[in-house]
Amino acid sequence: MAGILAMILAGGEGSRLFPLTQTRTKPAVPFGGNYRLVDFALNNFVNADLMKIYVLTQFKSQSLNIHLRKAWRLSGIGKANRFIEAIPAQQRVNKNWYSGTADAIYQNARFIEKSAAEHVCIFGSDHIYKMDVQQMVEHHERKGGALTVSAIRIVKEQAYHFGIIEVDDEGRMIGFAEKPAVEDAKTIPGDPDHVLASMGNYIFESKVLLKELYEDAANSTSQHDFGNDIIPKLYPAGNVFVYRLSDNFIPGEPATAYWRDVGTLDSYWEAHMDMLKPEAPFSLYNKNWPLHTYHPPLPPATFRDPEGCETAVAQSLIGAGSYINGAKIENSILGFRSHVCQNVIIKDSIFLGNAKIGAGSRLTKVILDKDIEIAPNTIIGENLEEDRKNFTVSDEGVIAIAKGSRIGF
Ligand code: ADQ
Ligand code: ADP
Repeated sequence: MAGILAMILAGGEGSRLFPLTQTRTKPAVPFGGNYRLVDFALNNFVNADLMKIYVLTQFKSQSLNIHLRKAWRLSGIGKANRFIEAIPAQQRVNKNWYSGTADAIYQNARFIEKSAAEHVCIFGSDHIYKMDVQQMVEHHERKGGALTVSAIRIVKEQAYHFGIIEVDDEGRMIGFAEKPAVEDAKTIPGDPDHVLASMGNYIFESKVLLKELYEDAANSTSQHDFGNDIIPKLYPAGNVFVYRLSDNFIPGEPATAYWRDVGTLDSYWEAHMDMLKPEAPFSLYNKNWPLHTYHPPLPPATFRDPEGCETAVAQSLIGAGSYINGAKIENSILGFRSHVCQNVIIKDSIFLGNAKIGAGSRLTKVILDKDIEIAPNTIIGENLEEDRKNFTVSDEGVIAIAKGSRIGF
């Protein structure tokens, strides 16, 4: 596998995740108590032993850079020429920010040229899933095409968010529409309620990629985007193939592949709730697929029963360094250093870390970004009209509170 280079697109602004993206790029948004969104893509490469990885950053990348440095710095021991390196957008060849995903790669084409890699993996970094990328590389090599795109079956109603693919019996792409209207989306033959969606992950033969990028850069009508420009131009020649996530096998994983876009507050919240289900479709426990990340040096979570008020925690994940002192926590994920005082009730909520909740407060369906302090006896999530005046509230009633807020003081 000497000839594989990975370029992870990690520049997304993530405006629909606001306020979680107020201070950081989307791939740096914390997820699942311990992780950042970018960790899932990186684990897909590292666990597949593909270790030449550039991470392309852009918007508000400080928090991402620090995370990459703390969590993903390779020691240099072992095989030569392994790296996980952030490339800041300041390295760009002209004065503009990246205009689209293809432009982000074009502006860093010299890293591909320098590597002499035979194939280049271009992956997004804002989805929750597990994929042994090596298996996709093998599929790409077996098919011998110019490009392989990974895909997953999704419900038709979601088609307008994704690139929608048609394939022939040999897995060759024979149709592609970037974010079509639902009524125009081509459904899977014999399966009228579902479509095949691009996961935004591409493996290119390097020579084809470079040629396409240079041509695209010279095209003033292009949006310089893989989904809008490069794929529609390439597939009619007949050598673009599709790799189904359902064909990827990781020992110990559920039979149905899990893949979630967490681009909105609602989908971000729902993906967390998925992890709390008794038969979690996305498990954090599979020893065959360790989820590497940065762990701060913190003690285990502590649970206390002070005089007259018992702690009760059900269906929840509680981060290291947390101190739960006589509170009820249900169906929630509390990140590191969550300090919860007496008689607090927390339900269906997500804390990204370092929250302090004053005694007697009740929080329902709330996302607390980091470093938030809530005064005693504060109630959030029981009167959405009221909450809308103070916080961001999603269509489905998820309440999100910005990093560093002090509420009720
Ligand atoms: P989108 O969801 O629109 O569609 P896009 O915004 O292009 O995805 O982002 C793709 C990845 O690139 C993300 O990881 C994002 O963080 C990153 N990114 C975005 N803009 C960037 C930039 N300027 N510089 C660096 N990184 C950037 C794409 C495809 C669809 C496919 C979906 C799957 O176009 O066909 O279905 O992804 O989610
Ligand atoms: P996040 O909320 O995404 O975790 P943090 O505030 O924790 O962001 O920042 C991540 C890392 O970046 C931390 O280690 C923090 O010390 C560091 N950091 C944040 N802002 C700056 C800054 N302006 N300059 C230097 N380091 C910073």
